Amino acid sequence: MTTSATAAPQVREALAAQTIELPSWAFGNSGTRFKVFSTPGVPRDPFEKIADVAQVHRYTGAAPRVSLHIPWDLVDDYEALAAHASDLGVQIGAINSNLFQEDDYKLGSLTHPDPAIRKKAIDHHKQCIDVMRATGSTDLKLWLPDGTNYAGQDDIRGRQDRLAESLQEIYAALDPNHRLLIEYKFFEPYFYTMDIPDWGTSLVHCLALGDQAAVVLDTGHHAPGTNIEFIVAQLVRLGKLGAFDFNSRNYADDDLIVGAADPFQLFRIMNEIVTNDALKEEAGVNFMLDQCHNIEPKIPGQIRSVMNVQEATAKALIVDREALREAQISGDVLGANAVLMDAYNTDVRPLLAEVRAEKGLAEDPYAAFNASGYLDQIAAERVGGQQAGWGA
Ligand code: PSV
Ligand code: MN
Ligand code: MN
Repeated sequence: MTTSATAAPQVREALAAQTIELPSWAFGNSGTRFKVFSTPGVPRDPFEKIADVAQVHRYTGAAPRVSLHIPWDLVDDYEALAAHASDLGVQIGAINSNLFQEDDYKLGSLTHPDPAIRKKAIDHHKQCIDVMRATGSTDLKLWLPDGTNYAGQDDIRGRQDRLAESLQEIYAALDPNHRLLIEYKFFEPYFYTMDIPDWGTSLVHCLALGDQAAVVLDTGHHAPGTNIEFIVAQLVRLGKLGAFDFNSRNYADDDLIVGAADPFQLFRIMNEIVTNDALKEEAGVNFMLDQCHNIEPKIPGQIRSVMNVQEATAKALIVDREALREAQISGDVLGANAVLMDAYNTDVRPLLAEVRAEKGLAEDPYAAFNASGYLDQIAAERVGGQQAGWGA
């Protein structure tokens, strides 16, 4: 059994190198359709959100990037925002577009029957690409909220054709070093069809677009019972897993702390990443969080998620691959499963504590942050913090 004393140097190196991108919207007030609770000290603008991101990075050493959401993170000067991030030791990551908060988009955005509405949605992405240029971001992330509520409401095939055309225009506006990351979600905000409901639809559009397009897998966006690690393996195999939106869910798109609802699923996902060599930067998988903290404090919530991803990764890295292969080849069903379970059942917290100490970090980032006094300081300094952007 692997313990912190016997973990291979490659395991330590991989853990020390792992990075996780944080969502700016996780730092604002958030809630459900019933109530948005306020938390003292939440950021009043994107600059303060980035200051909070930098705290997560300061204590974990693993969160050097922040995803922005446009227009939630609207500022006059994006170069200044990027410079502010860099001064605090972090960078701007993916730029998320927003197609779900305008009356014009009630019947669709990139799929809307009216070309003028489609143009408006396409132009919004061109503005996001300008933000990418100003901030040095290389990922444009598109979650399409379009869909229909009733059979016959619109032509399913026609909407796919319009979507393909709209995506072509957005793709054509990218710079050569940019990627278009296309997310899917099986339901909500529409309840009969979604225009990108699943990884297959996202992949079909990505393949039609070209090498700069890849799929985003949000762990909360599948029907209950879906085998997410299978999707991971298939997309990695095709070189089309562009990013994760990590969160956890018990019922629907719950956006809870990563690994809270089902840590074993998170391990199985990271196992596919590790065994397919997709942890290294060259594999092009951006490990992002997509969470909304409704009742828990924001910065500690993000720290907890980062630590949970690290623990699942460490468990995946210590799987005895040779023993697993032997058991698989010899048809030893229970033996193969036992190899995985041994790794899953290992307490990797001492190993991660050592890896952090080697980087000069606190062994327990969560405790160290809580002891720092930062939450009291921002509660005193910031009055009238922002809502995350929407109620979910
Ligand atoms: C949609 O549910 C989603 O998961 C998309 O990733 C958005 O960008 C994010 O939520 C925040 O709205
Ligand atoms: Mn998401
Ligand atoms: Mn979601």
